[in-house]
Amino acid sequence: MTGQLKLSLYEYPSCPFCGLVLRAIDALGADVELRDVMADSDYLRELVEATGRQTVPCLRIESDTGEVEWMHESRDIVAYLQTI
Ligand SMILES: N[C@@H](CCC(=O)N[C@@H](CS)C(=O)NCC(=O)O)C(=O)O
Repeated sequence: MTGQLKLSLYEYPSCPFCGLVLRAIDALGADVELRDVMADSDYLRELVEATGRQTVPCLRIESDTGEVEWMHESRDIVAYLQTI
């Protein structure tokens, strides 16, 4: 199913909630592009424009039809990744 989805995680390395998601990504071997909002201001701008918040982690989920969903909350993101 991940082949039909493009997953991107907006995060930064020293954020503990991001660490929780990053560990889950590693454990699951999930295919998720990491978008460090501290290292790249374009990513931070995208996040704020799309969600109205700069809170990380946030998972951007793009379907094969181009539909985009944004998911906040580390525990929700981990639970979601475990289902795909
Ligand atoms: N309950 C959230 C907490 C996320 C959170 O507090 N993230 C911090 C960084 S560690 C943050 O982005 N703070 C800035 C903000 O919320 O604007 C989760 O579990 O994902």
